[in-house]
Amino acid sequence: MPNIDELIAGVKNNDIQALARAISTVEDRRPGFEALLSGLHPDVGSAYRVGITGSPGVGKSTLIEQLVRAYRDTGLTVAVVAVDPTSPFTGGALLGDRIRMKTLSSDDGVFIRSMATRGAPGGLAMTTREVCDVLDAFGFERIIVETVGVGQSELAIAHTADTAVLVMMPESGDGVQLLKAGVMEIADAYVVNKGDRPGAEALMHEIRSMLDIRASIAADAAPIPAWNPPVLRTVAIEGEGIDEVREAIENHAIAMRESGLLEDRRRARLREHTREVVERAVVQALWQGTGAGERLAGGVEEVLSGERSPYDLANAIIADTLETSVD
Ligand SMILES: Nc1nc2c(ncn2[C@@H]2O[C@H](COP(=O)(O)OP(=O)(O)OP(=O)(O)O)[C@@H](O)[C@H]2O)c(=O)[nH]1
Ligand SMILES: [Mg+2]
Repeated sequence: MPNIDELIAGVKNNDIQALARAISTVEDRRPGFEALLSGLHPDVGSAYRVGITGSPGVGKSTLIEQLVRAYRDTGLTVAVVAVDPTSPFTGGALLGDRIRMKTLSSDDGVFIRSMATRGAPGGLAMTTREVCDVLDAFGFERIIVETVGVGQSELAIAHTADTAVLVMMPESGDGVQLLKAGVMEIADAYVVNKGDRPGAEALMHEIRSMLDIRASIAADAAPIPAWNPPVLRTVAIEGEGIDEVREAIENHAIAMRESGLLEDRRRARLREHTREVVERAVVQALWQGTGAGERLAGGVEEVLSGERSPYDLANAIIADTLETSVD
C-alpha cells in the first residue's frame, strides 16, 4: 500500500490535498484505511473536539460559521465536520451550508467537510470519530462536529466530542421533547439560538429549571462538580452571543482538563473504539474465506422447511467457524 504511506506523510506535512484524500479513504472504508489511521495515530490527541447538535433548522450551521470566525480571531485553527442526514427535508440544507461556509474557505486555518450518513447508523459515529482523528493528526486545534437531530445515533456522535453543545430555538417545543429524550443529560452547554424571536427567555428559563432539578436529584452524579452547564442566548444570523459560546466551550475544556475528566473521557473513547475495531474485524473474519456464507445459504433451506430454527443455524455456523479458525 505505497499510497497509504504517502497519504500519512502528506497529512503529517500539512498537505491539504493529502488531507482530503485521507478523509475520503477513511470515510469510504477504502483498502488500507486502517493502516492509514494507525500510521496517523501517534499524531492524534492535541485537537479539542466540540460536538454541536440540535433539531433540524435551529441554526447550528449558522452558529458554527460564526463560531469558526470567533476562533479564527483568537488565532486557533478549526475544522468542521458536518454530518448530514440525507433525509428529504434537510437535504437542501447541505448545499446552503456549503455556500455560506464558503466565505471561510479561502482561509488556510479553516477546513470544512460534509459527511453523508450512508451506511449503518452505528458505524457513523465510528467513521466520524476516525475522520476527526485524521483532522487532529493534520494539526487542527479545534474540531467542530455538527449533527442534526437528538436521537440515539446523533447522541452517539455527540458523545465522541470533548464538549457537547445542544442548540435549541424558541417556539419549537424542543424543551419538553428533549427532556423526554433524556438529552438534557448529555450537554455541557446549552444554546438558545434565534434569540431574536419571542420565547427565547422562556425557553432559557425552562432549560435552567430542568438543569436545577437534575442537579438536585443527582448532586454527586455531576460529571464535574465545579461545572454548571451554562445556558446561553444567541442570534447567530447577527453574530450575537457567539463569543460567549466560544468562551463557554473553552472554559469547559479547562474544567475538563483540570478535573481529569478529559483523560477519562478519552480513555473510555479509546477503549470503545478499539472494541469496535475488534468487532468489525471479527465479523469480517467470520464471513471471509471460512465457508460460513455457504453454510448459511445451505442451512437456510432447513430453516425454511421447519427442521431447525434460525438461532440453531446461527449457533452452528458460529461454532463451526470458530473451530476452523482455532485449528
Ligand atoms: N431569526 C433567526 N433565524 C436564524 C438564526 N440563526 C439561523 N437562522 C435561520 O434559520 C435557518 C436554519 O439555519 P441553519 O444554520 O441552516 O440551521 P441548522 O440547524 O444547521 O439546520 P440543519 O442542518 O438543516 O438541521 C436559516 O434560514 C437561518 O438563516 C437566528 O439567530 N435568528
Ligand atoms: Mg446545518
